[in-house]
Amino acid sequence: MSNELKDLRVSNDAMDDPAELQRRIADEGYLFFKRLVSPDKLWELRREMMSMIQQVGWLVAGTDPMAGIADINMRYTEGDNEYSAGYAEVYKIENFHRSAHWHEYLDIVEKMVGAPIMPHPQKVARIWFPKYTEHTTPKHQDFVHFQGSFENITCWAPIGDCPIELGGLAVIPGSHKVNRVLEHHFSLGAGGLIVDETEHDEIDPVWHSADYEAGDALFFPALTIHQALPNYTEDKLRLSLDNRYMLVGDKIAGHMLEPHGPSQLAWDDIYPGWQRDDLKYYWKDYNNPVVERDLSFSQKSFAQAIDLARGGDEHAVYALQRAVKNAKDRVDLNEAIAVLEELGVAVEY
Ligand SMILES: O=C(O)CCC(=O)C(=O)O
Ligand SMILES: [Fe+2]
Repeated sequence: MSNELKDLRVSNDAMDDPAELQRRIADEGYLFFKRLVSPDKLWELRREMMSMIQQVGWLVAGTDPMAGIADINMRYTEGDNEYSAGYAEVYKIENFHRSAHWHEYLDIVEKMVGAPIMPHPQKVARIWFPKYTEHTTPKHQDFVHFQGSFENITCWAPIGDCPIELGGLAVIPGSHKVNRVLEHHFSLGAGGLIVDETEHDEIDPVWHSADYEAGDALFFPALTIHQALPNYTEDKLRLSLDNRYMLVGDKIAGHMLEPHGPSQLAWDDIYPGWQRDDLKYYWKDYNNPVVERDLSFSQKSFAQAIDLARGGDEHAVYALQRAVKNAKDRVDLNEAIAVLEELGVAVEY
């Protein structure tokens, strides 16, 4: 794929021109800035997060944590309880949450939407192992996961440098102009939902990405189609942020008021080690209307996985095995268990 990739357009020239930023994001469905934030701030955050990742045993012991050298016996991803155990420790880091509130991000989002904004309480970090590419985040629109409002803006930013082979984010410019949530299907990749852009004639499926450097940031609204590129490195973890910003007074889906699901934490588990109180439950000062999460996207994908697994699809079988092994009480797993037993596939509880 990477030989067909085009470069993202850099919008630093328009940073002080809100009208031009608004024009570009409406037209192209994304905005990309080089060094929006001083790289030193990202390197400091990287040191703190990677040191914790080393402590939980995911980096080779004795290596410089800044190099992010993964222990590839430990390849985990979202949906695995082992991923949750490590992610939870990283998720408690105060500066990780604080980074979504850095004024550089807030100021530019405010300019591109032309209104007061609030960072979603739910912050997201991705810790992506090398050569585990069936689990790479597939093509999707963010609305299926984060919901609330089409006006939400996602900010994706690597914590450190992220050259193409480490698997940064790619977007289809202009794809937001479909102006609706497209049909998503089952995928083994992170988030579990994939869209096929080639089914839609109005989308010109040309992918754009970048050799990202520390401090760079990519912004896009909830309908822009994007995916992560595979991490093809031999042994490096990809570490990145993806946070969402909403218009003050707009709707927010209930789950976005909670910590990111794979952390399996509640705020009261996260806050005790923090130095400052200003970001604890900060959203309670706003009265943004809360709407119920629509689970139909993930339920439909799970039903498809059951059908595909019946036909022997290996990714679907794996997804069901993982769902059963890591069972939470959110989905009914009886049918999945029955299918796995019919297939004579190992079921671990
Ligand atoms: O970093 C990833 O793998 C996924 C990121 C993503 O889909 C997003 O930022 O919305
Ligand atoms: Fe996304």
